Amino acid sequence: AGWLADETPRLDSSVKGSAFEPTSPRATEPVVGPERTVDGFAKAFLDELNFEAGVALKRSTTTDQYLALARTIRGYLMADWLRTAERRRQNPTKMVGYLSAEYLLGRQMGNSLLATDLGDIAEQAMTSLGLDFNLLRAQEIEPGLGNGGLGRLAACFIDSLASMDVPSIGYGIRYEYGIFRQTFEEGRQVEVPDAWLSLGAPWEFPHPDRAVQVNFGGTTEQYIDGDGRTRRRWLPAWNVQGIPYHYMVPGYQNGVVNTLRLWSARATQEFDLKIFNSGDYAEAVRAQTFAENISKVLYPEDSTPQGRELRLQQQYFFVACSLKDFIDRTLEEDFDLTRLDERIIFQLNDTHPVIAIPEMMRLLMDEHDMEWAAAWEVTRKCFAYTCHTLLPEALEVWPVELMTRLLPRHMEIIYRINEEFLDTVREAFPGDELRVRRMSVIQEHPERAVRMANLATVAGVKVNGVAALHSELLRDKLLPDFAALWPNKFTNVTNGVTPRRFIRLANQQLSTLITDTIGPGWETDLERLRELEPYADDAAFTESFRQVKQANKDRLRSILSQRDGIELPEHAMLDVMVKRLHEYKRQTLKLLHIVSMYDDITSGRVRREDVVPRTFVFGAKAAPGYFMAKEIIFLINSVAKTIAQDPRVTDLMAVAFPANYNVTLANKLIPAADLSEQISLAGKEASGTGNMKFALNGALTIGTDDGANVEIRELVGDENFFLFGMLEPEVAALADRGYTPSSFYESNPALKRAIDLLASGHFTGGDRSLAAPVVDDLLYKDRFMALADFQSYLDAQARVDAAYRDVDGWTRSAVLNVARSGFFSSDRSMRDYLDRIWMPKS
Ligand code: Z16
Repeated sequence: AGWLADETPRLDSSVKGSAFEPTSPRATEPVVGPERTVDGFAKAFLDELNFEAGVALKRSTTTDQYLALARTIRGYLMADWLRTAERRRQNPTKMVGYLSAEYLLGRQMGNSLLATDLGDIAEQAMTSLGLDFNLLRAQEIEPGLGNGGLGRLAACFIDSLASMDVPSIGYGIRYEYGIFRQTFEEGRQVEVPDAWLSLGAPWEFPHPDRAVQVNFGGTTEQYIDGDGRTRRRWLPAWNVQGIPYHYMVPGYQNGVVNTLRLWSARATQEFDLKIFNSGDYAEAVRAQTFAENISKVLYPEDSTPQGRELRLQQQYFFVACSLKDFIDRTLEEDFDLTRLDERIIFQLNDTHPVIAIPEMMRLLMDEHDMEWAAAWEVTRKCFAYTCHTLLPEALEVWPVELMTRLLPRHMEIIYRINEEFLDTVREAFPGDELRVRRMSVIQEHPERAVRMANLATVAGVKVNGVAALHSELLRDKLLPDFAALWPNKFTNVTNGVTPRRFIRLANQQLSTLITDTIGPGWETDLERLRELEPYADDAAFTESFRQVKQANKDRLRSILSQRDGIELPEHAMLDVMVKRLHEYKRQTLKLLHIVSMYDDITSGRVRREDVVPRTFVFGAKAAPGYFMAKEIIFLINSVAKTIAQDPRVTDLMAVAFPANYNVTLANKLIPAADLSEQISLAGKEASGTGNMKFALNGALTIGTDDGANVEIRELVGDENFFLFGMLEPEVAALADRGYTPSSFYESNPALKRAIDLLASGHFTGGDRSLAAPVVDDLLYKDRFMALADFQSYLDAQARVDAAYRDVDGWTRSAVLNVARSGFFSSDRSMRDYLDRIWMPKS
């Protein structure tokens, strides 16, 4: 009886030369997607609904229909996906492995419809079945597996890599809960868990059969191997499994579908069985929960990570899974691992995945028998590091105590890397022990800890910043000792954004106008937007351009009315500041401007007819543990409410702060904006990418000389950009002299009035104490010098008003912003990475 189970041969491709190795390659079957017609689509949809979900159309819920629609669309991508994967396997070349703890993908359906060009067919098919296509699209909960800029950048990059047909794979974590959902209660942020998987997960493909084991804890020991060599090995204490979940990354209408591989943690069977067999069922189930905690939730800090043990577990978990996954793949083609750099370059997205460096050394030495020197030789060619910050507190350091407890073998490897590295430093700079201490991968004070940025810089082929100014400051201020040792290691790649999602999808009307004017193809060749320049003075074009902007504003007004019950005036300048809440980004400076404008009107200091009506929109999440950021949110909401209830100003100003700013809302907000607020203290915002999205959608920027603002201004022209504030060297000089914010308060009457009004309790129901945390910080600390830049900001806002009154002049500037921002396509960023870092022609 039992022969079927026991004796059926298993095809196991990893067992080379086994009796069961297939003698001839399995034929690759042609994969045929459903027919690209309305009927074909409707039939495929009904098949999904009836045969896969087991639901009749008549009885189906909106959720059933959404899921069936999603599965239908992905069915059209499947043939391209399998073909792309097969093509890459048949022709193995060097690949890009993007290692990122975050991917802020945004909704998948619209992007998949655009990639396949199935939008019209899908809509007609749904209509033919009596369904509301837009209602179904609105069901999707966006995968918010990232915090902000860094996560969204990763999503733009993989979009570009697919659209450019670059052999690449994204690796990351499948968080069960992404960035929290933000709600407001009495103006204060309340976080709600983001159960994005609760409706079902139609865009992902789990592969439990391809699980990978990841070890933690324990000790290391010395032993003698079969060849009599003395070696070290890791005796881990516990382990988990990583289950890969695959996501399609479709290129833009080019037949390419790349893969994003996200790892989810599960208890290992070994772990389970041991405990189950001991009879403690409840303990075994608890252990499972413990393992699954690793990929449970995204840490909600943008730029200022908290050094939590679980976070290090997450980092090692996904990196260990990804490296094992890739190395196994190369071994399938019998590849010599000493040449691994001919097959892969791993890009480290910030310090989060930097533990990959010692993990690669461990794999090559302990699991693949390589000697230290050979392993190091290849490891140092397989990684490049992108730094995304200038805030020293954002550079991760992991206590040696924690590292030793969680990853003892890696700690040994890090020590050895550091020893050899410090020898190099001593050789290059004899007798300079201070320098040695500054450069060491191990910091001694305030506690012994591993400096992940130093480790990445030691091992990486290149280190890059994310905008021209940032890369300069990174080289000259953050890592100057490393630049002195290895000047050629440092380079810049200015960030970019995908025009598919942020122009084509977000701004359909502008896209149509562009295509009607310069023809198709600009979506993958964004410099072609330059061809719009002559139309900046074309009356018909500028009139259409204005109409598009107004239509986007009207759409936004109706969305905010439905989504948040916010009613906005029809004709007012739309002034938008959307980004994570952080003191260095200076939402308080924006708030001071608003309060100042309010004060000017209510005190009669300006004539009402001289006021340019404005609608201010904020969108921002605060890290849940960031006290000051949450106080700032409360104060913005308080000001918004007071203004809305004050009849003296309601016709001239409104403040809207819709909750839960995310990619979906960004896509509605950005195309409607007139003015983009990019007002960080110079030298603090590494790049910014929202700034690029606004410019590409025809908003003008008011901004400091910071991050990518510098390059935006250079490209669009000074006359089409409102620059204000200290330059970075001025900031540094002021900090050196000693900055006293109160002196700016004392000497500037407008600033004094604004701060006094905020402090008075006028916006907080008469309660001064509610405004005090923010006001006192501004007056006595103001780490990011908002008061020092206040007057310059007000002056720039006056220039904005004047410019906006000149409707034609403003439109001209807006058109030129679009026409001259093609540089900020993430396709160009990917080209730069390829040419300068990934595949340099030596
Ligand atoms: C992040 O979003 C960024 C930096 C960082 O160290 C960590 C996180 Cl989670 C942002 C930068 O603040 C921003 O200036 C930049 O545009 C973005 O990363 C992408 O490079």
